[in-house]
Amino acid sequence: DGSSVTMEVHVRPGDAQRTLRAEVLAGLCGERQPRELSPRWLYDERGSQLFEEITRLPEYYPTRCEREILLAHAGDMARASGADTLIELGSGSSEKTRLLLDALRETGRLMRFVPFDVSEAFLRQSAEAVASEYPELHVHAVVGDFGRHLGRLPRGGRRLVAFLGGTIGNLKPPERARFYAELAAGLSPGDGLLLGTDLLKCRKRLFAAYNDRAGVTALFNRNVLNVLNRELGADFNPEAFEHLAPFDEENEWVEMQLISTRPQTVLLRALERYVNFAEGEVLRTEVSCKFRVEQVEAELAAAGLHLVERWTDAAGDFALSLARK
Ligand code: AVJ
Repeated sequence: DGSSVTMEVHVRPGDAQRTLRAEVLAGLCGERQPRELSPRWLYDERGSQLFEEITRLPEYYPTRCEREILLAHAGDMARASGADTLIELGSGSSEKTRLLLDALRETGRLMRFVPFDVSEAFLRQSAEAVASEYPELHVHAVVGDFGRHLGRLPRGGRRLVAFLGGTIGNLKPPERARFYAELAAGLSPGDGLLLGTDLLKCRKRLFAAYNDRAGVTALFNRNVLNVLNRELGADFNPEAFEHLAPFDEENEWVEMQLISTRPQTVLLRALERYVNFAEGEVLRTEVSCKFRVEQVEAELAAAGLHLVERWTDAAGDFALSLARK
């Protein structure tokens, strides 16, 4: 419609199918314990809607905390970054994006916005919306998987990469180190990273945030079984799995689990396999790491990303760290 959106595609729908099959073969059908799926399969259309609902739950604080920090400090972040290009990884809530874009525009430097996401349809929609609201902005959308295509971030200008929402917590320590290293390798001196991390806090609040009273997180978690039914012709009965999200003290992460309520056999038609679950057997669907601020700083520094400034909400529940190569 005449808007100035350009698009670059590194992931096609068929890729997701192949990745899902490989992951299910290794994580569900293999001998590995616990059984595990990566959290990306939680976010089909229904799952994304349920996640939006989660962000409005009284118990789920991270989204509100991050918004509070951005409302108070987006201007400081924009000035400290000196960026003319905003790259947003896992381009999520449009509201946070706009707070950053507005602040960057205020500095008078903003030229380009690069939303980066796995879902082409979603990305096209949000890119068009931003382009129409910021007519002077060049919007270049990149469809990619940040596990594989970090090396493909567009070059040039002074770039600020925003990775918000605490999604970095989905990566376990070794994957996280790889992520920081790959990201840093693609940045030039002066480029920055704005990273949102959920912080360690009292276990009761962590538990409540991932085991909400209304049961929305349970629906979100069980929905991944519907995804497997649809995409792999599986015959999971979501009712036969219970949601639980305990805090793992050793790893300092909350993990979402689906626990088989009885012995059962599930057919994965597309893989020509059966999977048995014992009563009480756990399928892990997500880890959500909780951090100490010094730990975030040290992990970034290990990748050559040096902390410039860090902001937290008043309660100290969530942090946004700005680091520079
Ligand atoms: C989108 C990964 C930040 O870990 O808190 C919310 C996902 N899982 N409730 C998080 C999630 C269960 C969320 N992130």
